Amino acid sequence: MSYEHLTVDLIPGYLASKPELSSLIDWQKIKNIEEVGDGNLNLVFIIQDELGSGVVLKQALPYVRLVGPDWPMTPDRARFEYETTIAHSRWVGDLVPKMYLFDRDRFIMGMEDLSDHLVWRGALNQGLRHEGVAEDLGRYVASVAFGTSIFGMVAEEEQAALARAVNPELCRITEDLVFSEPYANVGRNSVLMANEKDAAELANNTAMITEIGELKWSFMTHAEALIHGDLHTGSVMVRNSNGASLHSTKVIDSEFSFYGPVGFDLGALWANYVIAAARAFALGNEEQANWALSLFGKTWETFESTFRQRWPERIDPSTFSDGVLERTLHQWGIDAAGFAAAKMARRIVGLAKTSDIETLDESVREGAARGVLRVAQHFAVHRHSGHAPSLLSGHAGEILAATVTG
Ligand code: SR1
Ligand code: MG
Repeated sequence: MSYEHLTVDLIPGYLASKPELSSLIDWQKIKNIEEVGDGNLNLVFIIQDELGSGVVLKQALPYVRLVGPDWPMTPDRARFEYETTIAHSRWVGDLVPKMYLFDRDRFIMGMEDLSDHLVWRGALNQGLRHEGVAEDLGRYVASVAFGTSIFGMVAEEEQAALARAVNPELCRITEDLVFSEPYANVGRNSVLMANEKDAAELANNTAMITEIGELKWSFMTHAEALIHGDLHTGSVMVRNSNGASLHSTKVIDSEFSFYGPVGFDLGALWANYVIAAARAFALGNEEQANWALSLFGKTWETFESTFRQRWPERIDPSTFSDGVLERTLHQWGIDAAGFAAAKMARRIVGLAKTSDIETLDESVREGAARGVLRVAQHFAVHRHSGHAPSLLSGHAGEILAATVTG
């Protein structure tokens, strides 16, 4: 697919051509333009003018940036991100960036400049603690789960939203990278030599493989709500928590969104809390590790209380009785533990790893990677008999403490 890709030189002219953007930033007095895309897929530019106004331009390339033109991918993913961000803003307007523009010809989004925020993964890697973020994310997942699902929407509208959000190419990436490749290497996996035994143990764990198969089926068939689809700590921006008025959490990068299982977003968060804890243990910072593990409960509790709060507003209370609420929440806990397992394992053995682990010195990375893989297998296999966040985070802490530092 051919369309002009943005460069620093083209940006002032681009801003001038778009009234939605030239009303927000003075394109004739640009002070700084920086390409900051550190994800796996897109170009991202932060543009600021001399008066301090800023915008972000994000352009989807027709291929996976991490790999290059040899892995083509639909740039229409920008439309999914734009439309999902707007759909989610209806329920959690404070937790997503403002969207100013979508250019359908060049797959460019114009959006809020969040350069006073940090990417949460980077902040966690530095040992920073942003209080309240895990709770915000619980509220985000619950509000979206209620508001975009059949519980909160009239059936015909929900079906139309679902149809519009069918996102096969991006879902295929998740199906392959998260659920298949860690157990059947097609040449994209990699681990330290010292972790080869651990990767083989994972790939040969038949109980784990059964759970992963069931989870993949759930991912591909359970069209519950318009989920984010890639809710790791790199998809969250955070701002200083030293004062209540400064506190801010923004969920970004919803290009993998589709109608899928609610537990997938919760599981992504839980997986990344374990990964952050593994890093902290590897660096000898047990206090930070325990703090990272305490986020499990914070996200779940706010998720559960927010969802319960919305429940009386459901569209069809005579069918969706309180018994349905209890069973649904119970199942989402089991699902979240399973999806967390899948997400942890893929980040250790598959393509697209995390800086939490990859920036550790090899001498401690080995134990951290092994610890995360063992937690993943524990979560997947034991999730049916106990999925309470305190139980899971307790087990994760014990396994990590023994493996990472052992
Ligand atoms: C080829 S894209 C690799 C990964 O980057 C995104 O963040 C998703 O997690 C995807 O699986
Ligand atoms: Mg992303």
